[in-house]
Amino acid sequence: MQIAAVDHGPGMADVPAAFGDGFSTAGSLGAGLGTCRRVSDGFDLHSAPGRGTVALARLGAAARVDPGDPAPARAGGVNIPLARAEYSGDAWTWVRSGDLLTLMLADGLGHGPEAARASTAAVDELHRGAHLPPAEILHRLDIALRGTRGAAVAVAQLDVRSERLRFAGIGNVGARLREGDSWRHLLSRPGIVGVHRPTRLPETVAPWAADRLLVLHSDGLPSRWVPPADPRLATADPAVTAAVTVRDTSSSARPVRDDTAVAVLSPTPPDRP
Ligand SMILES: [Mn+2]
Repeated sequence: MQIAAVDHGPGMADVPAAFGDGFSTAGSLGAGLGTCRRVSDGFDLHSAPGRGTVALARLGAAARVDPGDPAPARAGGVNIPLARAEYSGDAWTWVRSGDLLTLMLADGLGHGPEAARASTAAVDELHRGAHLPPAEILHRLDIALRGTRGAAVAVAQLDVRSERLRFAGIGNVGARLREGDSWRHLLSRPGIVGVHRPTRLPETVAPWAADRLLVLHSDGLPSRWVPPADPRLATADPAVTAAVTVRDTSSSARPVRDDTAVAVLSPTPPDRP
C-alpha cells in the first residue's frame, strides 16, 4: 500500500528538523512526520519552498528492497481517478523478470469501470509476459484486451545487465526520457490496444545511465507539461517524482478532464540499494 500526501503549501524551511520529534510550526505535538517514517517500510519526502510538499509512505512486503539483488533502476508512480471516482481507467505496474525490469502504463478508453477493466487486463497480461520484448508484450496485450474497450499502452523495459532501455507504445500515452540535461519524447504508434493494432511496431532503444529518468503518463497530464527540473528528484523515490510532476503540471486554470497516471523509472542512488 502506498500513501501520498501532496500539497501546494509554502514548503518546509528545514526538512531534517521537521523529522525530529517535538518540531512543529503549528503548536502541535510535532511527532507525526517522524512516526510516519518509523512505521513505514519505505518513506520519502520532497519539499520545495513556495511550491509545496510531497510525503510518501509505503507499507507491506513489496516495499522492501532485496539487498542481494540491486537493480540500476527503480520504478514508482501515482494514479489519480477523475473527480475522486471509485475507479481510475488508468493503470500502471512494473514487473521484474530475470534481468528485465518492465514498466507499463495503460489508459483504458474513456474512464470509469469499463476503462478500468481494460487497463487492469493489461496489467494482468504483463505479469504473464514480462520476459518478452516490449513490441511482443504489446502484441500479447492486443489479444488479451479484445472484448474490452481497449487501451493506450506504453511499455518501457530495462535490461539491468546491459543497461539498455527498450520502448514501444500504442496510442496516446506520453513518454519522456531525460538524458543528461535534455528530455526527449519516446514516440508511440497510433492505434488502440485490443481494438486496432498498427501494422508496424518499432522499438526505441536507448542506453540507461545514472543521469536518466523516464516518465510515462496518461493524457490526464497536459501534453505540453514541463518535466521536473529539481536535481533532488534524481535521487527521490520515483513515486515522489511522479507526484511532484502531477502537482506541478496541475493548475486551477486547467480543470482535469480525465484520470491521471504517471509512472517513473529512475536510477537507484548509489547510497540506497
Ligand atoms: Mn485518458
